[in-house]
Amino acid sequence: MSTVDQLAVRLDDAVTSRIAIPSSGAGTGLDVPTAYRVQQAVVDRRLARGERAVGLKLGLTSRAKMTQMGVDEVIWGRLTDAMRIPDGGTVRLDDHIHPKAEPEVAFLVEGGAVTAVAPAIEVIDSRYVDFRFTLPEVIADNTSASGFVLGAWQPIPDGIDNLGVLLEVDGRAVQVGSTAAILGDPRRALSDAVRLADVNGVDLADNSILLAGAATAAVPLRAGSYVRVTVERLGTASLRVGS
Ligand code: OOG
Ligand code: MG
Repeated sequence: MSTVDQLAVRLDDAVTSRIAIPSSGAGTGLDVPTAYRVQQAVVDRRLARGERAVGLKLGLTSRAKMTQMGVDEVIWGRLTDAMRIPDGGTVRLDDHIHPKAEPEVAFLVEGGAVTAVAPAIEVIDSRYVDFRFTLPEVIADNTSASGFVLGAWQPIPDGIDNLGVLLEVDGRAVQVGSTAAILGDPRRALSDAVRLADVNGVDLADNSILLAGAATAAVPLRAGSYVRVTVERLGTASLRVGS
């Protein structure tokens, strides 16, 4: 088995066993192009189990996230239908390693055009111990993708580049930010995604949901909590955390 496939199997096993793998060793000698090949192999394993590709996500598009994770380059990963959590639905801690939630906006790309935007929550769950990784390692791990909640789709409002973003846990504001934190304008995530998809031969027409990247740092999920994201003029997305 190639090194790419070996790491893909280890990362995929960590998803299914909920046992994290150490960062050191996992990514030794991994460069960015090889890391994306590992990511492809990780996602191919999900597709082989019957999951369907439904979109792309960008990560580390905000300064807050780059600082939180100690990695300072925009990265991208893939979303499948199995990652979708209904709005207001429940996420079980037992199905994860150490999940965190972060506030995002999602775009709907249909036939190459962007038709709508929605408030969103991304649930990330690094397959590495303590959420510690290098840039190639997090790329290989499908950029920590685990789940996502979409609020209602809306027409793209004026001022999309500076809308207030709020992440509440049990009614208490824990992260406050602005869509301006996402590459200065979340629409830039779109142009980046279109370029990345093109360079990497990913068909965005079949990959219609795009998570633009968190506007604030992520917060760990705790059993029993209710998490709600509000994006000004777009509305809310929420989830409950079960044990
Ligand atoms: C990597 C994923 C980052 C975002 O929105 O910035 C990401 C991580 O923080 O584990 O999804
Ligand atoms: Mg994210």
